[in-house]
Amino acid sequence: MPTCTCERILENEDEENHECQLKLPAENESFQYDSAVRYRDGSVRLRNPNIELMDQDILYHLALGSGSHDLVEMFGDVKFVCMGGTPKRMEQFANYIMKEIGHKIPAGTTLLDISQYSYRYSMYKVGPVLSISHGMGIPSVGILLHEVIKLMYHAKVKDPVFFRIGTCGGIGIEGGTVVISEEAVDGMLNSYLELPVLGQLVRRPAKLDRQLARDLKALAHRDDPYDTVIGKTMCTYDFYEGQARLDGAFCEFSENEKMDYLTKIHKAGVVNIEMESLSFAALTHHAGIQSAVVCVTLLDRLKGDQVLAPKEVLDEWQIRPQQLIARYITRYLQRRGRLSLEGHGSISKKAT
Ligand code: R2B
Ligand code: URA
Repeated sequence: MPTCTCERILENEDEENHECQLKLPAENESFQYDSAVRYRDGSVRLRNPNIELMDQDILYHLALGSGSHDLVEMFGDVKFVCMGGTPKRMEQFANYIMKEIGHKIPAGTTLLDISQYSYRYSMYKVGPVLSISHGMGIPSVGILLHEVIKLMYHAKVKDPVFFRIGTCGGIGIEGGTVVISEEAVDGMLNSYLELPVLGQLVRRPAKLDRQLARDLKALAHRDDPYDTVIGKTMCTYDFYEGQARLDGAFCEFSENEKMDYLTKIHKAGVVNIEMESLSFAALTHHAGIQSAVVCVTLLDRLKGDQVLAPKEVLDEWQIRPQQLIARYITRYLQRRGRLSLEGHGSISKKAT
């Protein structure tokens, strides 16, 4: 049976005229340049006039700086920024994507954690892909995003695409399901991030790129032994009470009240709950950066609160969002004949 480049199996004759729906970042018409966030060559422009007036910008939590490092040399070729919760998972993703895109490093060497001396986040670079841990929760991912967006600016990166690869609780879907977020909402079902700034609440829409989400969905294989779905993602400030769990140190609601709430948000289109998407969507959208969130469910919250699956099963499930993102990245590079990249990437300190 013929297959399209978007990996759809074409089942009947008519479909031979099928037009590939997979749009790679540069071809995505829904994405329009905004001069507030892009220079004419597509490189990232900051919505902060202060930064270009500074002698140097220290990206403190990344252990990098515009004065101390040649950020254009180190990161100028980045296209994809992939983020996930833990340093180990993002090291694994870096090694996995290295194989998938055929990126070579000298024999006997291993990938280096570029941000190891920050003791906060881990960062690995594999050709055009950055793999970075963001820790848990909105504050942690928010700090990281400020610095990574500034890194994109200092490095003159053109049209980067950001992915969050994570874990979550599902609602009405079984453990091991891959969820692509269509938008992020908070615990009140509001689709914006609210942040107190100078004593005022600032709201930023938590929008994700819908076309990118559809493109990722098109890359789900029919023979994947799990489902890949699109839906709304609820992002909370807490794992226990904030996610309607009965098993925290405190619980002041009944099981019926919990089930009523989960049923209500499910009816509103929420299919999963996690803890970073609101900030991830809001800050990337504000920066004019295309982004997507892909998480695997660790349990169905309509059936329980505790994560009971054995470690080996959880480890296997956590690879699933990585596989989908790897398919997207390899197709992008394939189309540009850039499946094996050399050149940039070594630590490059400026002479003092
Ligand atoms: C998913 O898993 C973590 C909580 O266990 C949190 O970072 C999230 O979003
Ligand atoms: N991560 C969450 O935030 N919630 C879950 O239920 C599982 C993983």
